[in-house]
Amino acid sequence: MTDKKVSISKFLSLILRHAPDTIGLTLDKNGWADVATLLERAHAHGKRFTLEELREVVTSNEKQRFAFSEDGCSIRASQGHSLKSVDLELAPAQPPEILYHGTASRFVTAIRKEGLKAQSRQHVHLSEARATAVSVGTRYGVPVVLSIRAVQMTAQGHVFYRADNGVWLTDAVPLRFIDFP
Ligand code: HQG
Repeated sequence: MTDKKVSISKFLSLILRHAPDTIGLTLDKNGWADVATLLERAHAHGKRFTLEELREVVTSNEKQRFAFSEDGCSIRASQGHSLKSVDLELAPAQPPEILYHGTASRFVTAIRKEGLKAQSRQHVHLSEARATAVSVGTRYGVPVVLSIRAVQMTAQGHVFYRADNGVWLTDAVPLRFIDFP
């Protein structure tokens, strides 16, 4: 991605996941923003990009972080929200036996005490690929990959969701389902 595309992507993450108020934008209850209003509000706050550039960022995004509605008039983040008011209306899904969570070594002592918590986001984020968890953990320091016994969790009543971009989500992971390296 070019520098401009990276900057638009970071801006969209901020606005569509965490703080639409920053530019006076309102998301509907399912997290959708009107595309024309987003462009107009962004411009009014000094962030200039065209509809073409927005489309390019959405389609070329390596993690498919954002999605357009079927009619193309609305856009939302596929996961990662801290806004408690957004309900993505994801259907519960059956996960694979094991899912991975990437974290940093400095968080392991706390996780060993209380399991995985969603922290500022709505959910704990998990991946099918171990390699994805390594890069997620690297964002915060020396990565540590935890293995989560996902099927065992569902058997004990925990619910999993799969976001449109393939990220697995669950409310929390109690310690007894986590295997440490
Ligand atoms: C840790 C990125 C102490 C947790 C990624 C993580 C992901 C605890 C951090 C998505 C804990 C929260 C989400 C506990 C969890 N004590 N630390 N009990 N429980 N933690 O950023 O999973 O690029 O909210 O291990 O790719 O790192 O933004 O979650 O290290 O998919 O699209 O607390 O964000 O996607 O950090 O990342 P985050 P995450 P994007």
